[in-house]
Amino acid sequence: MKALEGVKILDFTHVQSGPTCTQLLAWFGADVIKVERPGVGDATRQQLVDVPGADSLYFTMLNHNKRSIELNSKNETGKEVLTRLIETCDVMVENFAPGALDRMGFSWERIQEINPKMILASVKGFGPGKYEDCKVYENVAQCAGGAASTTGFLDGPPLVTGAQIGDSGTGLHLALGIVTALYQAAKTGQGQKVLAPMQDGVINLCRVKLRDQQRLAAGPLKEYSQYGAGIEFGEATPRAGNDSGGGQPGRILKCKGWETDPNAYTYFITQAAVWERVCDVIGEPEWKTKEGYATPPERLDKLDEIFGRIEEWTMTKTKFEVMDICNPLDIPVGPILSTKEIMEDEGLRKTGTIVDVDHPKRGRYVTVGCPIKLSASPVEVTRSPLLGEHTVEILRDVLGYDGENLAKVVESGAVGNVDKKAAE
Ligand code: CAO
Repeated sequence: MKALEGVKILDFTHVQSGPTCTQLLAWFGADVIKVERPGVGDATRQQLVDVPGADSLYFTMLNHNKRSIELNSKNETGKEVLTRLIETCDVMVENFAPGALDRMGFSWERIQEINPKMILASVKGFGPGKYEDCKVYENVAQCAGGAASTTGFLDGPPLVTGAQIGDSGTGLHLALGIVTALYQAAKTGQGQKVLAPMQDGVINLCRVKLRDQQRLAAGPLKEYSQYGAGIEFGEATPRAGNDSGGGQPGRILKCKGWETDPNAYTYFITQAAVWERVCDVIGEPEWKTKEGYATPPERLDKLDEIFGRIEEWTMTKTKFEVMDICNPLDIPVGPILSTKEIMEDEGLRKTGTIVDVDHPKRGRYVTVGCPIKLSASPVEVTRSPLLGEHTVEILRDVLGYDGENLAKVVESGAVGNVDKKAAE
């Protein structure tokens, strides 16, 4: 059995934030019915195309384990079909621009009229307030959520991160909201609205930076390299380069081969509990007891010198050798892995985090599987649907259209060019 078996999701999402959420729910066993504009579909199907004529990796990697129905929700028959879908499903997920559902004629009030148990889950760029009508993409959310102003180096501009914390991060937040609402609905029989604004999701992930904002009132942030460098702090949490965000100082350090390999680096944490082992490994045993080096507070203004010395050592080893030496000593380190290395990692393949998937139009491709492992709800990653691949199946098997009724819907043009034979 799958954890969410029996849950029907009307997936009205597109691009990245919404689809990551419904993909997770599909992996947990929900029946996810993706509603797409006839002939067009989710815009990402045709974005960043690498195999002409096939759905892009952008689309396939965000829409596994779903079914696709083509449906024009602005056409009268299309509205009827959408109404049937709302009646039938437990959850409706959408991430349209603000107001789009209302303009379609499916306001929250109308949705509740159709199905009082419905959970309506939405991603928007911003929550209620002065920016609520804005359209928002990933990097806008990173900037408005405090990630960009706290990422990068002190002497450089704000930076966005490659991790899609605005889109995929918000998808995760929304998925948690949905299963929580399902849990509540199981007790009360009532649906509700679930809103995950992208700005709020990023702020949540930047929680420690807002912690530091308040700590500034008590003086400089001593664990930041800036403190050791004698640079004054301003009014807001500064960019901290590769400093660790917690109480244990850490840095990215060069390893053997860094001159030619852009990823020959390791993250190295001088955790207080293993300081003595760090000193031994790098060949500075006297630092274990030397005044100014022996305790964590004393070391805070010497982090440049200390990490400089550690780096002299890491530069003599590959990033994997650093890992092999430090791990048995419980010194927390981590190699900077390239995307290529991650995709070739045997361990990640064994756990199903990296998987191969076959696709009828693009052949075999590699994707990221479900990152959350439930011991009693195994995940099998299946390919993303072709546009409208399940239109007739959903009309017939999920919504009960058949015979003349089915033919009428097909002929109305509301569901695109379906194979009329299949609908007979
Ligand atoms: N049938 C008929 N019309 C459909 C349809 C269907 N099946 N599916 C979508 N449409 C219509 C919508 O109703 C909308 O029409 P109106 O403009 O008349 O209301 C139109 O298609 C375009 O939808 P949109 O405004 O959501 O799409 P966009 O490409 O212009 O904007 C985005 C994209 C992502 C900026 C916007 O959807 C948004 O801000 N979403 C919320 C935040 C979010 O999720 N952002 C992350 C996206 S991932 O980076």
